[in-house]
Amino acid sequence: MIDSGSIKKTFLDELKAAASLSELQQVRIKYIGKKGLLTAQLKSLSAMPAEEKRSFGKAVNELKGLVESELASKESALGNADLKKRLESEAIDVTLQGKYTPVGREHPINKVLREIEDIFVAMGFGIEDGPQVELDYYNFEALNMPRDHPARDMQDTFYITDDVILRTHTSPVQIRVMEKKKPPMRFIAPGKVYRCDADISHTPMFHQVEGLMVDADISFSGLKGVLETFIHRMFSPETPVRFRPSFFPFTEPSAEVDIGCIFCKGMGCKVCKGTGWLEILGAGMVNPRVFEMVGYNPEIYTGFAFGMGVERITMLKYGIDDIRLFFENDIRFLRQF
Ligand code: 2U9
Repeated sequence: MIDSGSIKKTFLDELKAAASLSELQQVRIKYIGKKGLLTAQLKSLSAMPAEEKRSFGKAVNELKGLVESELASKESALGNADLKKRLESEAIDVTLQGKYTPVGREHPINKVLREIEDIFVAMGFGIEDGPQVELDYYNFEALNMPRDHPARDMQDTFYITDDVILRTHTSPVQIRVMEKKKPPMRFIAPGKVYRCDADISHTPMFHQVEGLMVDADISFSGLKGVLETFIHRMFSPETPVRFRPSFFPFTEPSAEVDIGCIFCKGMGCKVCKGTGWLEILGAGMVNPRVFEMVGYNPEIYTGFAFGMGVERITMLKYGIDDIRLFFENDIRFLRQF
């Protein structure tokens, strides 16, 4: 027979002693679980005589109600305490300073080099490269600059042996490609070149992009169209462009290409030395002698070529006045691009 007073008392003592949700669960199982004390008593009801059943049933049900509501309120109290403990132990101090992680970025020269490549690729040009340590033959001889040619004085060359040098321009790439392939062809040759020279506008290593287009019917007006398109995309569509006659041993006729000064809009300033123009490219029709050197028939094929210094273009684009800044690796300078 149930002694609801003593069950209630032990239950309340055990409830009070339960210090965690799992201990509370043990108490729940003990009293109202499948084989719990109160569950067993409720089950025994069916075997009782009607008279007893009523009063006993009432007492057990009341006790069960109390057990359930006490368990529920303790559960919520323990749950809140648990949550509070977790929140405290997992708290993040959002006022703490973060760890500094330096993030690198593209060098301005590579950034502009990529822009130049994109513009020519969009006009159907491929991209070729070749060795930086080059044979004298490919750097000079095949470009119509034989050993006694005065044009060699124009190049201050790093010699490794009598016949091996650091390339002074990327033109040897074009010779190597022409030796291997037949026209038609159009590609640019970007890369590092070396000249024994160092001042505010020269470094011993710099970057060039040269271009070549060869086919049976390539004309100077094609050259003008390609270079004007390049300049208008690189600078702005309104940039004035002019071609001036010049001389290179590997092109005939040759030209230097100027753009209207982007700093003074052609009015004349320190950068353009008062002329209103800035030189940014050299170009011309490939000298027939160069075609002969690679075994192309100059009676059939014509072509144009051009060359530019990437550092110079970058300096003009960003208003930088000293080329050496590109290679000092001062993070305050490099961060600006
Ligand atoms: C082949 C035939 C012709 C490439 C050319 C220039 C004009 C030129 C300078 C620009 C600034 C060099 O970096 S710089 O100092 N380049 O003016 N380059 S035509 O002509 C070629 C190349 C390869 C087979």
